[in-house]
Amino acid sequence: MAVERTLIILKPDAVIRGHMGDIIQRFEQKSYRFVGMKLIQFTKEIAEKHYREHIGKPFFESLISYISMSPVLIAVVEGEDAISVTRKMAGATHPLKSEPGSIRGDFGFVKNDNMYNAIHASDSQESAEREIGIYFGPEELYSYDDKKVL
Ligand code: FUP
Repeated sequence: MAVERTLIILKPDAVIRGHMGDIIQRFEQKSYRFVGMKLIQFTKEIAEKHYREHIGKPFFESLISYISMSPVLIAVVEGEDAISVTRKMAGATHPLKSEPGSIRGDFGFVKNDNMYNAIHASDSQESAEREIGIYFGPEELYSYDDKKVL
Protein backbone atom coordinates (compact mmCIF):
# COMPACT_ATOMS: atom_id res chain seq x y z
CA MET A 1 0.00 0.00 0.00
CA ALA A 2 1.09 3.52 -0.66
CA VAL A 3 -0.28 7.00 -0.18
CA GLU A 4 -1.56 8.11 -3.57
CA ARG A 5 -3.24 11.14 -5.08
CA THR A 6 -6.11 10.79 -7.52
CA LEU A 7 -8.33 13.20 -9.42
CA ILE A 8 -12.08 13.31 -9.05
CA ILE A 9 -14.60 15.44 -10.92
CA LEU A 10 -18.07 15.96 -9.51
CA LYS A 11 -19.98 16.23 -12.75
CA PRO A 12 -22.80 18.68 -13.62
CA ASP A 13 -25.60 16.36 -12.47
CA ALA A 14 -24.00 16.15 -9.01
CA VAL A 15 -23.42 19.93 -8.91
CA ILE A 16 -26.87 20.93 -10.20
CA ARG A 17 -28.77 18.43 -8.03
CA GLY A 18 -26.88 19.47 -4.91
CA HIS A 19 -24.95 16.29 -4.21
CA MET A 20 -21.46 17.77 -3.87
CA GLY A 21 -21.59 17.65 -0.08
CA ASP A 22 -22.91 14.07 0.00
CA ILE A 23 -20.10 12.89 -2.26
CA ILE A 24 -17.35 14.86 -0.51
CA GLN A 25 -18.57 13.40 2.77
CA ARG A 26 -17.93 9.85 1.56
CA PHE A 27 -14.25 10.63 1.05
CA GLU A 28 -14.00 12.38 4.41
CA GLN A 29 -15.66 9.41 6.12
CA LYS A 30 -12.95 7.25 4.58
CA SER A 31 -10.29 9.59 6.07
CA TYR A 32 -9.12 10.66 2.65
CA ARG A 33 -7.80 14.21 2.48
CA PHE A 34 -8.77 16.86 -0.07
CA VAL A 35 -5.44 18.39 -1.07
CA GLY A 36 -6.76 20.48 -3.98
CA MET A 37 -10.22 21.67 -4.99
CA LYS A 38 -11.77 24.11 -7.47
CA LEU A 39 -14.82 24.77 -9.67
CA ILE A 40 -14.18 25.01 -13.38
CA GLN A 41 -16.35 25.32 -16.47
CA PHE A 42 -15.50 22.68 -19.09
CA THR A 43 -14.96 23.86 -22.66
CA LYS A 44 -14.56 21.69 -25.77
CA GLU A 45 -10.78 22.20 -25.48
CA ILE A 46 -10.64 21.00 -21.89
CA ALA A 47 -12.92 18.06 -22.70
CA GLU A 48 -10.67 17.03 -25.59
CA LYS A 49 -7.67 17.14 -23.29
CA HIS A 50 -9.32 15.26 -20.44
CA TYR A 51 -11.16 12.66 -22.52
CA ARG A 52 -8.58 12.38 -25.31
CA GLU A 53 -9.02 8.59 -25.55
CA HIS A 54 -12.72 9.08 -26.40
CA ILE A 55 -12.33 11.66 -29.22
CA GLY A 56 -14.22 10.41 -32.28
CA LYS A 57 -16.33 7.84 -30.42
CA PRO A 58 -20.11 7.95 -31.03
CA PHE A 59 -20.85 9.29 -27.54
CA PHE A 60 -18.13 11.99 -27.53
CA GLU A 61 -20.37 14.95 -28.54
CA SER A 62 -23.00 14.10 -25.93
CA LEU A 63 -20.23 13.63 -23.36
CA ILE A 64 -19.00 17.17 -24.13
CA SER A 65 -22.47 18.69 -23.79
CA TYR A 66 -23.03 16.81 -20.51
CA ILE A 67 -19.72 17.75 -18.93
CA SER A 68 -20.19 21.42 -20.02
CA MET A 69 -23.74 21.81 -18.66
CA SER A 70 -22.58 23.64 -15.54
CA PRO A 71 -19.35 24.19 -13.64
CA VAL A 72 -17.87 21.01 -12.21
CA LEU A 73 -15.97 20.48 -8.97
CA ILE A 74 -12.46 19.20 -9.52
CA ALA A 75 -10.55 17.79 -6.56
CA VAL A 76 -7.42 15.87 -5.69
CA VAL A 77 -8.00 13.19 -3.08
CA GLU A 78 -5.07 11.76 -1.11
CA GLY A 79 -4.72 8.62 0.98
CA GLU A 80 -3.72 4.96 1.08
CA ASP A 81 -4.45 3.26 -2.25
CA ALA A 82 -6.57 6.29 -3.18
CA ILE A 83 -6.64 5.50 -6.92
CA SER A 84 -8.17 2.02 -6.80
CA VAL A 85 -10.33 2.68 -3.73
CA THR A 86 -11.80 5.82 -5.32
CA ARG A 87 -12.64 3.84 -8.47
CA LYS A 88 -14.39 1.29 -6.27
CA MET A 89 -16.25 4.05 -4.41
CA ALA A 90 -17.32 5.54 -7.77
CA GLY A 91 -18.68 2.24 -9.11
CA ALA A 92 -19.26 1.00 -12.65
CA THR A 93 -19.44 3.58 -15.45
CA HIS A 94 -23.08 2.95 -16.33
CA PRO A 95 -25.35 4.27 -13.59
CA LEU A 96 -27.80 1.38 -13.99
CA LYS A 97 -25.01 -1.17 -13.65
CA SER A 98 -23.14 0.39 -10.72
CA GLU A 99 -23.79 -1.23 -7.36
CA PRO A 100 -26.09 0.46 -4.84
CA GLY A 101 -23.76 1.90 -2.21
CA SER A 102 -21.33 3.20 -4.79
CA ILE A 103 -21.47 6.89 -5.73
CA ARG A 104 -22.72 6.17 -9.24
CA GLY A 105 -25.06 3.48 -7.92
CA ASP A 106 -26.62 5.94 -5.49
CA PHE A 107 -26.54 9.24 -7.42
CA GLY A 108 -26.31 8.28 -11.11
CA PHE A 109 -29.31 7.98 -13.42
CA VAL A 110 -30.37 7.68 -17.04
CA LYS A 111 -32.71 10.12 -18.76
CA ASN A 112 -33.71 10.25 -22.44
CA ASP A 113 -31.03 7.66 -23.21
CA ASN A 114 -28.31 9.87 -21.71
CA MET A 115 -26.27 8.66 -18.76
CA TYR A 116 -25.53 10.95 -15.83
CA ASN A 117 -22.99 9.24 -13.62
CA ALA A 118 -22.09 11.95 -11.09
CA ILE A 119 -18.33 11.44 -10.77
CA HIS A 120 -15.11 10.92 -12.69
CA ALA A 121 -12.18 9.18 -11.01
CA SER A 122 -8.71 8.57 -12.48
CA ASP A 123 -8.25 4.94 -13.49
CA SER A 124 -4.48 4.46 -12.95
CA GLN A 125 -1.36 6.08 -11.53
CA GLU A 126 -0.47 7.37 -14.98
CA SER A 127 -3.95 8.86 -15.56
CA ALA A 128 -4.00 10.40 -12.09
CA GLU A 129 -0.70 12.20 -12.69
CA ARG A 130 -1.73 13.35 -16.15
CA GLU A 131 -5.19 14.50 -15.07
CA ILE A 132 -3.99 16.28 -11.91
CA GLY A 133 -1.52 18.16 -14.13
CA ILE A 134 -4.32 19.37 -16.43
CA TYR A 135 -6.09 21.22 -13.62
CA PHE A 136 -3.61 21.97 -10.84
CA GLY A 137 -0.19 23.55 -10.57
CA PRO A 138 2.02 22.26 -7.73
CA GLU A 139 1.33 25.46 -5.77
CA GLU A 140 -2.40 24.65 -5.70
CA LEU A 141 -1.94 21.31 -3.92
CA TYR A 142 -1.48 21.20 -0.16
CA SER A 143 0.20 18.59 2.01
CA TYR A 144 -1.04 18.46 5.55
CA ASP A 145 -0.22 15.84 8.10
CA ASP A 146 -3.15 14.45 10.08
CA LYS A 147 -1.32 15.04 13.34
CA LYS A 148 -1.03 18.75 12.66
CA VAL A 149 -4.77 19.05 12.02
CA LEU A 150 -6.28 16.84 14.70
P1 FUP B 1 -15.02 5.78 -16.51
O1 FUP B 1 -13.54 5.46 -16.51
O2 FUP B 1 -15.82 4.84 -15.66
O3 FUP B 1 -15.31 7.22 -16.20
O4 FUP B 1 -15.54 5.51 -17.97
P2 FUP B 1 -14.99 5.87 -19.42
O5 FUP B 1 -13.64 6.54 -19.36
O6 FUP B 1 -15.12 4.65 -20.26
O7 FUP B 1 -16.05 6.92 -19.94
C1 FUP B 1 -15.98 8.28 -19.60
C2 FUP B 1 -17.34 8.88 -19.70
O8 FUP B 1 -17.84 8.79 -21.03
C3 FUP B 1 -18.36 8.19 -18.84
F1 FUP B 1 -18.36 8.66 -17.58
C4 FUP B 1 -19.65 8.46 -19.56
C5 FUP B 1 -19.24 8.57 -21.00
N1 FUP B 1 -19.55 7.36 -21.78
C6 FUP B 1 -20.72 7.32 -22.51
O9 FUP B 1 -21.48 8.29 -22.50
N2 FUP B 1 -21.00 6.19 -23.25
C7 FUP B 1 -20.18 5.12 -23.26
O10 FUP B 1 -20.49 4.11 -23.95
C8 FUP B 1 -18.99 5.15 -22.51
C9 FUP B 1 -18.71 6.29 -21.78
